[in-house]
Amino acid sequence: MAQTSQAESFEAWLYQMRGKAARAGISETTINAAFQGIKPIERVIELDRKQPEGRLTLAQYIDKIVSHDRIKKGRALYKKHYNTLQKIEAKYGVQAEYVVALWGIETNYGGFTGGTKTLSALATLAHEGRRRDFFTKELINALTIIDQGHITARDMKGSWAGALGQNQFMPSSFLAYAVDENNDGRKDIWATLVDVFGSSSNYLSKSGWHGDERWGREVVLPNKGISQSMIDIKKEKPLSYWREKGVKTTSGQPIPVVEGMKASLIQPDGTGNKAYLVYNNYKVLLKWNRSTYFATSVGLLAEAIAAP
Ligand SMILES: [Ca+2]
Repeated sequence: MAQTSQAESFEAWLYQMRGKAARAGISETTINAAFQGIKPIERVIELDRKQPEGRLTLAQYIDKIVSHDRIKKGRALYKKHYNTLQKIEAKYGVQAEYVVALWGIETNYGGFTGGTKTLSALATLAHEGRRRDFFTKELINALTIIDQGHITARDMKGSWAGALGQNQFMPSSFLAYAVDENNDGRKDIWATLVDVFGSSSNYLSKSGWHGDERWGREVVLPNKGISQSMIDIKKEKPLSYWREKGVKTTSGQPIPVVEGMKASLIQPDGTGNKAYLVYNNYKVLLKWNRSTYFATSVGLLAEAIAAP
């Protein structure tokens, strides 16, 4: 019985959504094509409700995400697409290795983009997930993408949580940052690699990336002189300040100073664990995904990919 009433309420809710979509300016053709196939997905609700598993330490996370295989594959793809990547780097001012690293971490370089039907996933989450308003907006955004002709409702697939294509943009990020790099009239982050590279580069560029800086570096802290309160991503100081405080590179040298560059000191797993000085670009990576584990891994993978 509960099953039936839940199904009915989804249908009733979907009917209201059709009205909302029409009021948001989505064409009737798109609405008819899109709503026909929308079904609630039980598995999406299960995943949305799942408790996070025992948290990995940063070291375990890096071992898993910045794996030998992922570095090797990334280096090969970086070489293979080198000319294209260089052109895109020059256009957007974002070093190509970061774009490749994001691609590698998000979907294993396009190898795993998720096969969930996006509209059904978003509708499920908008109907009974934990963040209904957010997913209702993303459902309208997804319909807008279809309405603009970038992909059909049937082909719009991605993660269970609604992230799209090879760089896993949420629909709102797609609308804000996706580009049609090959000028064929479609922003295709599913199957056109230059569009994937261009879109990620545009995201980072528009989010404040500094093309002449890296993400940060691992550092060694002095035994004394740095209070716990200074280890805080929100506290930015010039590199010269950290050097004077006795912060060293991992090979024991005083950190190099670039005039005008600021850095924050972080220690994601707390006292006694690895410490990093992170720059502006690290904060841009945190806009993409607010996990310090994620941002650190992107930085490390990017450097491994571009290493000579
Ligand atoms: Ca295109």
